[in-house]
Amino acid sequence: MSADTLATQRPVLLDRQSLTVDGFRELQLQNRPVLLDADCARTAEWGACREWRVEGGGCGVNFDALRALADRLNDPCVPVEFEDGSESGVRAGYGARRRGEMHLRAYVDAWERLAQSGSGAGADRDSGALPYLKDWHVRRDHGQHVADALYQLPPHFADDWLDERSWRGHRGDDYHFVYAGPANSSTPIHHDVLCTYSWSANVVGRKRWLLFAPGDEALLADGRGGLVPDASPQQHARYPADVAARLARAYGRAIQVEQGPGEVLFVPAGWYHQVLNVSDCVSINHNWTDGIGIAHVWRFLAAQASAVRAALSDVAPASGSELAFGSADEWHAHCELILRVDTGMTRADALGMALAGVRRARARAGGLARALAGGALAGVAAVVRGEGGSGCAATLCASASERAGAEDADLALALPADAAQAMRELALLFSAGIP
Ligand SMILES: O=C(O)CCC(=O)C(=O)O
Repeated sequence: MSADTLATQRPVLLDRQSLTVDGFRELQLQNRPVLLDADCARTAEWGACREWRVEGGGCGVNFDALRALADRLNDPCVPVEFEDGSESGVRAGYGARRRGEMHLRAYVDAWERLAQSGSGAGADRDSGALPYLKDWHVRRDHGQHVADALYQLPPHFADDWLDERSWRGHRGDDYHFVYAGPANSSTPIHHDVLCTYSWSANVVGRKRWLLFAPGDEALLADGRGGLVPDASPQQHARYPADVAARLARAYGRAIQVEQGPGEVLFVPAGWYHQVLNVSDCVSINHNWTDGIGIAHVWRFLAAQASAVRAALSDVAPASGSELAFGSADEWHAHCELILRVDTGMTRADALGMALAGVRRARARAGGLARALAGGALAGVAAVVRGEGGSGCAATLCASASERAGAEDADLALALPADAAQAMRELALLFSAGIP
């Protein structure tokens, strides 16, 4: 599917009856944004949605409940990001904003004062008066029981291969976050880590998302080697005419989503996006991938690995440099380590993650047949073939659906030859290390 076609499609809002997990898989295979409503994602049952909201009045945030949580957790330090703009008024881009920490209680108190000082939804408040509480790892820092009391995974995103517990054991890190911030706080244009998917559930408030289909990021270049932080129309005049014209084009092609309380947005792999908290907001989000998404992760890692190898070519064994590594193996291993520093993962990590995912699918009764029929694992085959396009995934999905047959079919028979071959190669590649 071309970027042109993708960019003209609007997100789909489906209700609980119509959006089965299999229905979602179809949209996931097309790598399209999807907005799940609260019934479908079952967010009304979440502790966070029951406790952190106040209906009818104020800004919607239950500050007392947040303070009670701070007390239960011994008033932890939480990460915050400052939104100050540059002299030209342009806010810093993704990863370039000043970061720090605050005690949760102090943050909540300051937020409540700010909320009381402004009017209504707070659109006229100075958002720079309070940083944005961002990337708070509640599960990692406070335990599964604390996260479980706040929310449950929507079933659509439950097969999470990125969750380190499923492939690395308990190393303790995760990609599970709570965000909380006043009206006008924002996240600049970026795509998600490792080209994974994300889902983001709004607990309180409204967010405005702009989503740019893969490829459209070329339109977002700031003319100085980076991307603009914000492509919304109010910003265009801050740039030279040629940049402004491109931004107008990008904006015209973007998918705009107004996400309300309880709704959950699926952000597809590789889609650049920016987010504005239209009102005071609290949200929960995870990065994740699975047997479909792994193709995107692999393609991203392969491109990054090439860039690392190019950057280190002057110390490759055959380079003639005095500083050169003694053997090709050593040099390759070093390149992969740099890859892990840059991205959080080596290619061996990604294959290990994929193998663990395939093994889990096999272990579930009928799991592999079901996964193949649903199109998951198509990405694995794409990975070992060195491909990774969604076209390939869709073809494999069709062939898998044809052959997988009944859920309780013999797994060996249910496995399409190309997928079986792909898995053999996956195992081989992994046990042989990095080629
Ligand atoms: O809510 C936000 O400010 C940003 C969330 C985001 O970028 C994501 O979930 O991928």
